[in-house]
Amino acid sequence: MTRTSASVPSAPVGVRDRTFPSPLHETRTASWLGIALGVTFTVCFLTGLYSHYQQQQSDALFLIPARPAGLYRFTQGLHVATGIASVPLLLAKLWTVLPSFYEWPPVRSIAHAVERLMLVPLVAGSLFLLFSGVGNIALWRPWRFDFTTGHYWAAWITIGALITHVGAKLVVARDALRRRDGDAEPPVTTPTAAGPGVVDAGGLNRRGFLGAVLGASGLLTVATIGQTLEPLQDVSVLAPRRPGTGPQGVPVNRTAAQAAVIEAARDPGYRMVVAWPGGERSFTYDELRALPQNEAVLPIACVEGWSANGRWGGVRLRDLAEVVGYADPDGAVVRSLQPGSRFTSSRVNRDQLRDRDSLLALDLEGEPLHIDHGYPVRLIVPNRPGVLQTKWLGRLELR
Ligand SMILES: Nc1nc2c(c(=O)[nH]1)N[C@H]1C(S)=C(S)[C@@H](COP(=O)(O)O)O[C@H]1N2
Ligand SMILES: [Mo]
Repeated sequence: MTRTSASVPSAPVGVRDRTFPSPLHETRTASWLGIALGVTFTVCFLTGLYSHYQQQQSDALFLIPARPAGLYRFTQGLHVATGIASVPLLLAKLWTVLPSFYEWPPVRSIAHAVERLMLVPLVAGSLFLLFSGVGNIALWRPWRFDFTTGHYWAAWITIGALITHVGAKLVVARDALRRRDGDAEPPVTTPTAAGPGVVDAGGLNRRGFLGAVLGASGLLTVATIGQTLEPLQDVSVLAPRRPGTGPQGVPVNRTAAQAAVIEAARDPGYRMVVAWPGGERSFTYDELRALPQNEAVLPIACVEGWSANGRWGGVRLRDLAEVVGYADPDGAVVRSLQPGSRFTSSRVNRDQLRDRDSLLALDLEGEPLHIDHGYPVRLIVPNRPGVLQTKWLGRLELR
């Protein structure tokens, strides 16, 4: 196959004079990669918004339901998986359109200038999101900003730029995809830079290249998705955490030692304080054990994309509310014995509070909680990010 290079005879020397001999710098390859990225970015964005809303613990838009119990596990697994799958797609896309960054003249019209300017937030935002996301799940966090805030705002900027970009490229992409296979394909720098020339890259053709990129994307996904899909945990060699590992078969996010709660958690004078408007009552560990006990199989679904099911045992939140005589609370706040940090308290909404599986858990897999899983008492509620399943509880406030 013969193909033109992207050099412009009249362009001044310098970076603009670079040539791009591969025939794969063409619009059709770019369009297919764009479609694939459009799908993964959209799914990643929507699941990310849902995760952010969960972590805000706000009822402003809607009350987060307790059911389906595994919904957050599913959406967050999808969020991390589509983010990981996007990495090879994005790198391939950037490589494919590389010549267009050297386009000459750099600006042809105001519309063209706007279109090119939008590439800055699009490219920078995409790279930032994918690399900060992957860094975060790998527990490699060399940055100083708050990950959640940075990742959230970068997502809006990137999606805004992406929508503009799709709008600007729609016609070019549609034409490229309509052309029949085998037809000559303009390089990505068309119309200004396409001049006659003969280059045989001698490498992959478009189908082979796209296949290789999709294959890399699929392989990376399979190599990591076992952190939440238990049947795949043995082949997921790159999974940062595995469902079956850790004390009582569940991975640990932060140990009791890291949280500096060992002493408070093992204190023989431990009391669980239940407070409500107008009163409070404290329970010893044995008194909690003497209340009606229930079991629930629920996952810890960490925002970092790993998840693991556990069989939890303990006291229903709604039963406890009834025991203290405040039977119909509107919600609750739990507080940890752990000092400081924003993971030390969380809210439970009305729907979650009434769910039969929402527990003050004392047991995991039929044994008292391991101290790293929150002994003496932790919260476990259906359809909730792990970060809100507060461990080492000292206080429950009914509202
Ligand atoms: N008090 C307290 N509770 C906490 C945390 C914490 O750091 N401190 N980490 C949370 C996070 S991010 C997760 S994913 C789960 C993990 O629970 P596990 O360690 O029992 O698996 O606990 C949550 N509860
Ligand atoms: Mo987490």
